[in-house]
Amino acid sequence: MTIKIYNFPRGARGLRAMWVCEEMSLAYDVAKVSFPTDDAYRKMNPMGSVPFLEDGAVAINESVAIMLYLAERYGPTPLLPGRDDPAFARVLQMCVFSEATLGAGLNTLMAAHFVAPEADKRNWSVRATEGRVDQALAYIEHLLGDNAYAAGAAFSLADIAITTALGMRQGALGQAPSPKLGAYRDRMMTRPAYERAKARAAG
Ligand SMILES: N[C@@H](CCC(=O)N[C@@H](CS)C(=O)NCC(=O)O)C(=O)O
Repeated sequence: MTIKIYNFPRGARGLRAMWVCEEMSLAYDVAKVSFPTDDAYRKMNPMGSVPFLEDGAVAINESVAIMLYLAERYGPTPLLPGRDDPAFARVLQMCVFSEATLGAGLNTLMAAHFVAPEADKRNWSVRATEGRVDQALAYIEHLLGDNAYAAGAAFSLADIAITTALGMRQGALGQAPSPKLGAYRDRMMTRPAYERAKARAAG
């Protein structure tokens, strides 16, 4: 049984899953997905979203669920603190926040940037979403405070989730993070497991 991660070449959300595998020393295969996704892919994953994970009888989308699944299924791992550790709740929160608030907002902004008709590119919803994303980034910066990591005293799934969301914003929208979040992201990206995952994700 091999973990198989379907991803666009350089896809930031698939990188989340690969980075977790690298940190946990899990063997995995990468299957390249084209954009737009084809019928065979949508037969497997009717949502058509990327990434997608297969692992034996398991077949799921949602990058954060994939991260949590890998940590729970193949842990224990320091990436996901134990239930008695107060950092546990913060890690879960930051993982969900990275997609439900940040990533979902970024998807709307990417759609506006790349595919919306000219008249809609700066409409009310786009401006409101920009405000929400800015607020989310300020919140992360606030939680980070003077700490090295996004949740608790150690590197965790939260850092993988947040770092890749910051990368998505910069990569797709060309928006650099604030100096503080930029320095945080740069630090996370010096991890050897990140380097290895990045190389695999580049395909
Ligand atoms: N919340 C989902 C978002 C997935 C998502 O929107 N992925 C993008 C690529 S990064 C995508 O699949 N876009 C094409 C599509 O939805 O058809 C996750 O975290 O996996």
